[in-house]
Amino acid sequence: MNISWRKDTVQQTLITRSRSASALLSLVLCGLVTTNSQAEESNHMEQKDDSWQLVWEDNFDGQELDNTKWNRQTEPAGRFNDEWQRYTSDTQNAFVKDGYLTLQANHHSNEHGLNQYSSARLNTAGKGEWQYGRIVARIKLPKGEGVWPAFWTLGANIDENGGDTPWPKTGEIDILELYGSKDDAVIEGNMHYYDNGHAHMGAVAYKLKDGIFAEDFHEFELQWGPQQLIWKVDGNTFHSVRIDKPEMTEFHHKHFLLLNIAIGGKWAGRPDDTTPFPVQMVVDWVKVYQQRN
Ligand SMILES: [Ca+2]
Repeated sequence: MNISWRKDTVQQTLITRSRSASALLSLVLCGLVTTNSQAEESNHMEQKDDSWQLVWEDNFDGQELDNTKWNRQTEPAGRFNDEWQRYTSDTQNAFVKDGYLTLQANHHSNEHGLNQYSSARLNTAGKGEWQYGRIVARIKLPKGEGVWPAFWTLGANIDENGGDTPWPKTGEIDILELYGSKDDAVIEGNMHYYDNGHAHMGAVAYKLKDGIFAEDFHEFELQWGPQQLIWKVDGNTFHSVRIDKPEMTEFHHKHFLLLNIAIGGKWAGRPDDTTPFPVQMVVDWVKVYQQRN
């Protein structure tokens, strides 16, 4: 994967991502790097703005994953982007305990390559779908070579989850992606849609001032309104983009949420013996707010 990352500059060569089978991905765009200017940690999100109303949440306080809210998507290795993990419905790959949801990618052999790992890809298709809102999650991310966790959305009409529309005409919003092969202190936001072919905004990166994302929980937020998308980490806005354009109908219908850990493949780099398997993505909560009428 030909990602080059130049630390401490605003130049980032960046590759798009298709989580779907479509593989027309060779765009190279520039992104902006935003450094967290405030070291303060925001461990709980309290909204002073009461125009937002909580419409959905999962705090993972039960004994197991709530299947009225989440689907365990099972897919063979290589299904997306030549990724090396298989996605299972096994509780060893996604489980709820002590108030947290943990997604865990396991390495099952002494080799590295296709189908040597199991992982989880959870989604809310058919169970939690929204058009516009504030989507926030508190997550401690994994780190390491070949590790690619994400918190993101897909248009609810996507064919892989029972709809009739292929990616990217569904739209996709990447609230966070972390490429462990690039920089464990950086997450990226992005969006994908269709405009005479696959189009995307170009990933925009947010870099922690101190430490890496695997060391603590952080809040990852998308504010999605009719005019624009806004990305935040720990309450700090690091990017916004307008979506009130005729080629962006993909962002004006319902989307569902996804959480996953991809391993290896076309975009995630290559796991190796330095990758600290099993790797975990620990989620304290996920909340969705919408504007009061
Ligand atoms: Ca919790």
